[in-house]
Amino acid sequence: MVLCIGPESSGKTLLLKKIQDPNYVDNTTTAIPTVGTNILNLKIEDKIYTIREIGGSLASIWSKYFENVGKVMYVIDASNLCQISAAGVLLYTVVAHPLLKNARFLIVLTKMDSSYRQMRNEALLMLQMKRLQREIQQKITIIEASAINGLGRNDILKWIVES
Ligand SMILES: Nc1nc2c(ncn2[C@@H]2O[C@H](COP(=O)(O)OP(=O)(O)O)[C@@H](O)[C@H]2O)c(=O)[nH]1
Ligand SMILES: [Mg+2]
Repeated sequence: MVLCIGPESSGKTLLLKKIQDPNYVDNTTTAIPTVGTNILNLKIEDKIYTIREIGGSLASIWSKYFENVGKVMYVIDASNLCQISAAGVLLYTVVAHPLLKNARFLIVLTKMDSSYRQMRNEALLMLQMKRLQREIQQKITIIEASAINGLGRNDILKWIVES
């Protein structure tokens, strides 16, 4: 099971839709934040991968879903300067959770199509990624993405498939 988490409105739902269907174009005028969880089944080369998205408003109870999670996809809005540091603090608590000590982590810096995006290095600095990687033993992969133009889609699929 892959868990997809991250702050509210960081772009999880749209990204997952884009991953499921590369031709997906979002026509909704109002985004409805995910309340509760969304389950998505991805078929990649005849294998089914289950992804569970949990809304950012449920951050306090994310850990209820950590059982049997092998991979965590942590989605951060790279265009939202105010959110990045807070997202990093939240990420620390997730990575430190005992149930996830053997999990693989993917940090998705999304909305990279936005002109307000933070450059990768600045975002990683704000997330204190160097320090985090020093302190933990889990493997962290970082991918830049966009649900609008499909950037990062192939790399994310590869990460989901690789064991
Ligand atoms: N420019 C841009 N906007 C995005 C992107 N992904 C999501 N959004 C917008 O960000 C808002 C929140 O997206 P959503 O997927 O619902 O976030 P969630 O709460 O993490 O599931 C919506 O208004 C989306 O249209 C992206 O890659 N680029
Ligand atoms: Mg959502």
